Amino acid sequence: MGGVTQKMTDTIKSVPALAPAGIQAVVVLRDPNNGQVYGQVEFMQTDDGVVTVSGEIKNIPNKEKRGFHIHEFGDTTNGCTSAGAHFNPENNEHAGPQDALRHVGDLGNIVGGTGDVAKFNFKDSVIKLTGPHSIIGRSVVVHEKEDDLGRGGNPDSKKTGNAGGRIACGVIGFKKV
Ligand SMILES: [Cu+2]
Ligand SMILES: [Zn+2]
Repeated sequence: MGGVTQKMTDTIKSVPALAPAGIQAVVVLRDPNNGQVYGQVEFMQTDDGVVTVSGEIKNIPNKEKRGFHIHEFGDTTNGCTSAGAHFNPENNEHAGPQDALRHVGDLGNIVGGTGDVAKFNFKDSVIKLTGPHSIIGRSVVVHEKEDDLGRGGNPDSKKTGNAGGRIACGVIGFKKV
């Protein structure tokens, strides 16, 4: 043994200026076609990599489900259409949020409650606010119909969940905390 001892300071990593823990994002949803669906959704990533998704979306009829996804582009120049397809960096088939293989953007459905407001608070460990699965700069889209989570029995079910048209969308950005 013996020899040169490494100085302690060489092994200490500097703390990043923007710690990945506790990072937060927000999106304001609206219907570019002057529809009635609007609201906001917040995302918070904790240091275990789990993202809490919470929000309130107005004019979702009580007990009805509406497809709710992250789409690949933060582009609403042609309304919600230009948000592109479901965010799918792993090139999987469409599925539900609990499925092992899914689009990263597959967050399933939101459900209307009393007063026709969809309120929700759930956790997802596939979407991220950092790294290759980051949803920052992409879009949230709410659809006119329920997402069948890939179980609809036709080819479109494995691509879009047969959720139909897009009734509200918005671009996800960093939230001031
Ligand atoms: Cu969608
Ligand atoms: Zn999908």
